[in-house]
Amino acid sequence: MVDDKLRTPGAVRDAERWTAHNYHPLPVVISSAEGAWLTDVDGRRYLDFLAGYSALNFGHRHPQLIAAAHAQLDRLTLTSRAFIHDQFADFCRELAELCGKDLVLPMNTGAEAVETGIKVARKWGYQVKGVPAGQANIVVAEGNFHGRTTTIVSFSTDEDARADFGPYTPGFTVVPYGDLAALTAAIDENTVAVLLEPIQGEQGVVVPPEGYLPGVRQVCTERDVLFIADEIQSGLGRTGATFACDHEGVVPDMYLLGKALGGGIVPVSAVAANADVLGVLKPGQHGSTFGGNPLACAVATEVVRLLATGEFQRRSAELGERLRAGLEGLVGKGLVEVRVRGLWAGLDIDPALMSGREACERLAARGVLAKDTHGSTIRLAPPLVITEEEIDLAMTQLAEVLAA
Ligand code: IF1
Repeated sequence: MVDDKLRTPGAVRDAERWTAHNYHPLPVVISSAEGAWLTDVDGRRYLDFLAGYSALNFGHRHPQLIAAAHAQLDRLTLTSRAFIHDQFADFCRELAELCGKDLVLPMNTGAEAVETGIKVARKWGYQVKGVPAGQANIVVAEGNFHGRTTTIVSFSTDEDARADFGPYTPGFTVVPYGDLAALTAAIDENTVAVLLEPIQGEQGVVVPPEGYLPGVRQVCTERDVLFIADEIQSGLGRTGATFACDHEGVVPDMYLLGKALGGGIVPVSAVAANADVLGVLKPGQHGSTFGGNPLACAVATEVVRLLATGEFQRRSAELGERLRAGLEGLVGKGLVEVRVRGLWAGLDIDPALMSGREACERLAARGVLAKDTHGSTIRLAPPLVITEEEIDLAMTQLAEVLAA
C-alpha cells in the first residue's frame, strides 16, 4: 500500500520551530542511510535521487571513505595551516594530478572556492595581465549559481537569491548562457576572467550548445582571460566524466571543486590551477581556519583515489543512458523536456499537471527523494553507486506520479 500522504512527524515541527526558514524542506526526517538508500525516523526507506545536490556521488557512507575518516579521527583532526600535517601533501598532489594542474588551494565550501577563484583572478589581472587597480571585471552567465555570499549573489540573476542583500559587489558582467558571441563581445581590456558552470545545475541541468565551451576556451586564450570552470556540482564523475569540461576536451585555467570532494562526510572544496595563476598568492593574502584540515584531506584523498580508476565515471556514463531512456520515455506523458548528462538530469514537468514541488512531494510519498529547482523543473542526481534496478524503480514511480 503506497502511503500517498506524507505524515508530518513531530521532528519536522520541532526543526521548524528552532531554525531560520531559509529552506522549505520536504517533511521527511532522515535518521540513517547507506549507498543510495535513506531510512526515516519511522523506518520508511527512500531512494536518494538528490544525493546532497551531488555531494554524495559515492553514495551514503561509502566504506572506503568512512574507513579513511575513522582512521584519521583516531589520529589528528585539525592543525590550522600555521603548521603542516601528514595528510596535506598527498591530498594536494593527488588532486592536482587528477586536474592536470600544478597547484591546489584547499578550502571548505563551494562558495569559498568560488570566492577564492574571484580573488585570485583579480590579483592575477592586476599583477600579471596589468589591468589598472580596481578595474578588473569578470564575465558570468545568466542563470548562474555559484553560492550564497554577498559578492556571489551580486552577480546572480535569481531575484530570490539576490534581493535585499545589497550594496552589491561591482566588477561583474552578465551575458546570456550559451551565447559565445555575447560572451566575446563582453570581454574588454580589463576582463580578467570568465566564470561559468560547464552545465548549469540550479538552472535545471542546462547543457550549453556543442562547441560553446571550446569557443569560450579559445576566446579566453586569445584575449589573455582566465577561464574559470565551476565544477562544484558538475564535476567528480557526475556527468559521466571526471569533469563536465572533459566532454568537449576543454581544460579551464582554474577548476573550482567542492561537494563530492568531501565524500559526503566533511565539507571540502578546492581551487586547482597552474603556478602562473595560483602563484600570485603570497603568505597572509588568503586563508581559512579549516581549509585543508587533516580529516578533510584524508577523506578527499580517498575520493580522488576512487576517481582515479575511472570506475565511477564509467558507471555514470553507462547508467546515465538508462536514466536518459527512462526519462525520454516520459516526454509527452507529463514531461515537456528532459536534459541528461551522465547521472544528472533536469526534467521540465508540464506546468498544467503539477509544480516541481508537488511532484517531489508525491515522489517522496512513493519512496523516491528528489528536489525541485524552479517552477515545474526538478533535478535528478542519484549517487553514482545506483543500480539499474534502482533507476528502473525510480522511473516507475515517476511515471505513476505523472499519470496520477
Ligand atoms: C543552496 C544546487 C543550488 C553550486 C555550484 C557553487 C555552489 C553550489 C555550481 C556553492 C551549491 C547548492 C547550494 C544549496 C543548494 C545547491 C544548489 F544547484 F546544487 F541545487 F543552490 F543551486 N557552485 N549548490 O551548485 O557551494 O557553498 O553550497 O558548498 O544554497 O541552497 P556551497
